[in-house]
Amino acid sequence: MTASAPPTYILHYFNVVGIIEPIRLLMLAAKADWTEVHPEWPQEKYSQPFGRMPVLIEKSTDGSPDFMLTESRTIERYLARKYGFIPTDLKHAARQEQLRDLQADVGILSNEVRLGAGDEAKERLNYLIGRLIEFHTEVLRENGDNGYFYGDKLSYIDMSLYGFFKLIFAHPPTSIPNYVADIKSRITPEIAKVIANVESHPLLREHIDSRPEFYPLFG
Ligand SMILES: N[C@@H](CCC(=O)N[C@@H](CS)C(=O)NCC(=O)O)C(=O)O
Repeated sequence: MTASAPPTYILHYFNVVGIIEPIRLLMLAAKADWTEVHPEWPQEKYSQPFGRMPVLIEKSTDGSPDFMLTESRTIERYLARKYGFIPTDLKHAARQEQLRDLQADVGILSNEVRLGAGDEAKERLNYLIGRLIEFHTEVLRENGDNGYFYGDKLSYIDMSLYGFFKLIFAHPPTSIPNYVADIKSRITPEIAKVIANVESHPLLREHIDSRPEFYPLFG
């Protein structure tokens, strides 16, 4: 392999939607050369850097050691920057990261409720999902309501929002009746356009069609 060869990646995770859908979508949109590996768990837990996944391994192209990263959002941002899916303007980039961190907080809270957190957590979750939808919708309106958060093409936050909804729909808290249907009914037309753009994207569609149990989000 020459020093200028494009990198190849190995992504370690469980064979579920989980928290890495934005990483999968970024890899596909970047046309990266990547493979997903599903280690045996817990047998291979302590061979991961922090005993958790995802782990991204970027194979070295120049004889230096492979580059290994953990923490899903760090991996996302590394890929988004590397492949031009996050604005170069610092304020716009920070805005995307802000929205993404809000999504992640709500995803974590949704999982805590799924694992048994009680009424107070359910109320917080309900409130935060409402604010998340409103907040994302405002940004989409500011960008002209064209189904993209920034400019007129796919960027990091479009893919992460899709991954966020997929995560909470794929692993819903069963203690909240009609959780998925309720959130779907609250999704605004502005957000629905983003979802449609992601689902119809030529580089993402095959992946989306390959997991009919999870996709499409609104089919
Ligand atoms: N903050 C971390 C969380 C990583 C995490 O909790 N990973 C879970 C799967 S979603 C895991 O590896 N669980 C198995 C374990 O802890 O043994 C990230 O965003 O990557």
